[in-house]
Amino acid sequence: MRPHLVLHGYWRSSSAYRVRIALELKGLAFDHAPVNLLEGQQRSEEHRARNPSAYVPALEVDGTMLVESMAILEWLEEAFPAPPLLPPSPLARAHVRALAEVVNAGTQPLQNLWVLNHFFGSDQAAKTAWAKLVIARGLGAFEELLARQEPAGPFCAGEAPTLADVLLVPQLYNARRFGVDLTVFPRALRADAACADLAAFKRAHPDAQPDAKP
Ligand SMILES: N[C@@H](CCC(=O)N[C@@H](CS)C(=O)NCC(=O)O)C(=O)O
Repeated sequence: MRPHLVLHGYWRSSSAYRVRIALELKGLAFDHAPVNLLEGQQRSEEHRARNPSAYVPALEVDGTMLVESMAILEWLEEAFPAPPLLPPSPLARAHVRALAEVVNAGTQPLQNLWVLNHFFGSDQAAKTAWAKLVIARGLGAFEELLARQEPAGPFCAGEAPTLADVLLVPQLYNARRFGVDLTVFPRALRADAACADLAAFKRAHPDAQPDAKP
């Protein structure tokens, strides 16, 4: 039987966006429980009880709370193997996981909301300059890894989306918000365009979420 899934997220959170993409790709229905990051709801006692890091996403699975988007994605892959988000061979899986970690560990943590607010306060220009720098650096590494192992298809690792695409698309969404020049990342843009054509990615897009603001 399929579990009852509740995603505690925020429309513009790139980490929640990753989880939405994977849920949609795997055809899993879920309820939305918005946590408004701009109002600081992630720091409320109620949300800290869900996730002690005061972050979204948190995914409730029949009452059990899962946190950390990579752990959630790995759980989804193990519990619902079809369609697969990792390639079959161990070496190809390591490549996909490396691409995912360039975003998850090497890029997004440096530009998340509390980090920007802590270091730059209300200095919007400084926040934007820093975010542009770390995102461009991360996407540069991502692009080089793609060049090193040219995919045999439009997605990051071939003919179908994998965890690399699931992490890339939300990071590109952030990159566009900060005005990063993406023309220097043609391989990443190609994968992004292939993903944009898929219904699952369309449904997971921030603008399509119930808590999206115009
Ligand atoms: N490593 C965490 C990162 C989660 C994260 O950074 N979430 C951001 C939104 S994308 C957040 O909730 N930020 C709240 C804040 O910075 O106050 C994960 O992958 O789940």
